[in-house]
Amino acid sequence: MSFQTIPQLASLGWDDWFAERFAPFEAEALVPARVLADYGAEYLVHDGETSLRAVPSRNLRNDGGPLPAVGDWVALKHRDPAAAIHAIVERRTKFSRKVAHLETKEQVLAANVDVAFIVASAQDVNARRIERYLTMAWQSGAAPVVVLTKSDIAASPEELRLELESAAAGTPVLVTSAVTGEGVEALADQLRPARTGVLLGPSGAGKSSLINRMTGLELMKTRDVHRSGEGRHMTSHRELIQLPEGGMIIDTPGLREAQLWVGKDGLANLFEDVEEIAAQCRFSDCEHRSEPGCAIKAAMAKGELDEARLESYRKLQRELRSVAARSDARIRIEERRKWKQIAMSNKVRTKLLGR
Ligand SMILES: Nc1nc2c(ncn2[C@@H]2O[C@H](COP(=O)(O)OP(=O)(O)OP(=O)(O)O)[C@@H](O)[C@H]2O)c(=O)[nH]1
Ligand SMILES: [Mg+2]
Ligand SMILES: [Zn+2]
Repeated sequence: MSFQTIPQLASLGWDDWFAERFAPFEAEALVPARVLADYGAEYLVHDGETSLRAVPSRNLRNDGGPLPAVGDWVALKHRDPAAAIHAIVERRTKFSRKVAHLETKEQVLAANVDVAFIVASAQDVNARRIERYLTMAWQSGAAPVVVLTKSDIAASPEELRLELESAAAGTPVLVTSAVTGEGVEALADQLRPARTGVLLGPSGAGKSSLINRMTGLELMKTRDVHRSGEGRHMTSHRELIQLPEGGMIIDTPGLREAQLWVGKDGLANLFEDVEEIAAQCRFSDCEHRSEPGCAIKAAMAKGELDEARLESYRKLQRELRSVAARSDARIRIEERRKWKQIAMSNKVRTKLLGR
C-alpha cells in the first residue's frame, strides 16, 4: 500500500517527499495525518478522510523533543476517543521562534509551509518590521510574498507598493483588500492546487479578514464581529484552513514582536547586497564606521546603498548576537549543573569508600 496514491492526502499537501519519509511508520501500521489545529492538550488532525482529535503518545511527550505543530505530518494510530500521535514526520520547512524572553528554546509555530505571506496594512507600513518577517521566512525555507492589505483605505496604494518593493528586496508584492476583494484571487492562486501558506504580520493587519474573503465564509473571527471587549476577537491560536479551490492557509495571531530565531544564513540571504559590498572592505572585521578602505561607506557616498538599509542590517546583527549570547549563557548554566552533579556523586563515592 502506498499513501502517495490517496488523493485526499494529496489535497492536504502530501507528496513523494513525505511518503518517502513516512515509509518506516507505514511499516509499523501507522497512518499519516496532517495537524490542522493545536489546542494545547490536544490536536485536530486530518487523515485524508475526516478530521479527528488526536493526542501525542506518551513516548512522544516524554522524549523531550519537539511537539507537533500546525502543518506537521504525523504518524497516527486510530483509537477512541482520541487518536494517538506516535511521531512527527520530518519537516520540510518550519517557522519557529524563541519560547520566552530569556529562553532560547525553540518553538515551532508552523510546519511544512510553502508560501509565507508577510502582511502589512496600508494603515501601518513599517519597512523594518517587514524585513524582520522576511528574515524569518528565509530561515523557514518557505518562499516569501509581501502582502499589502486594506488597499481600499490607502491614500496612494501605488506609493505604498513602491515602498514595500524596496523593503522586500526582490520578493513579490501583492496589493489586496478584504473589503473590495482586490488581489484576493492572486493570493489564492499562489496556493493552488495543494500548497500551504501562512499569514504573518502584526495584530490587526487583516490576516483573518483575508482568509474569510478567500473562503467566502466567516471561518475566522475578526475584530469587528462583536464590538464589545477590546481584543476579544483577535486570533488566539494557529489553524490550518482548507481553501475551497485548493490549497491551505494557516492563520496566526499577530506576533507581538517578531521574535526571531535566526541564524547567519537568513541574514545573508536577505542582505546579500550589503554583504557583497562589505566583502570588499579592506578589513574583514570592518564595522563600516570610520575604517579606511570601507566599501560600505563608499557605496553610501555614491548613493548605491541606503543608510536605512545598513541600519536595519546592523539591527539584525545585534539581535543575532544577543540570541547567541543568551544561548551561550544557557549552555554554561547547563554545564555547571552537570559538573555539580558529577562532583556530588564523587563526594558520595569518596564517603562510601572511606567507610
Ligand atoms: N477597510 C478595511 N478594513 C479591513 C480590511 N481587512 C481587515 N480590516 C479590518 O481590520 C481589523 C482587523 O482585521 P483582522 O482580520 O481581525 O486582523 P488580524 O490580522 O487577523 O488580527 P489578529 O488576529 O489580532 O492578528 C478589523 O476591524 C477588520 O474589519 C480591509 O481590507 N479593508
Ligand atoms: Mg486574526
Ligand atoms: Zn566597511
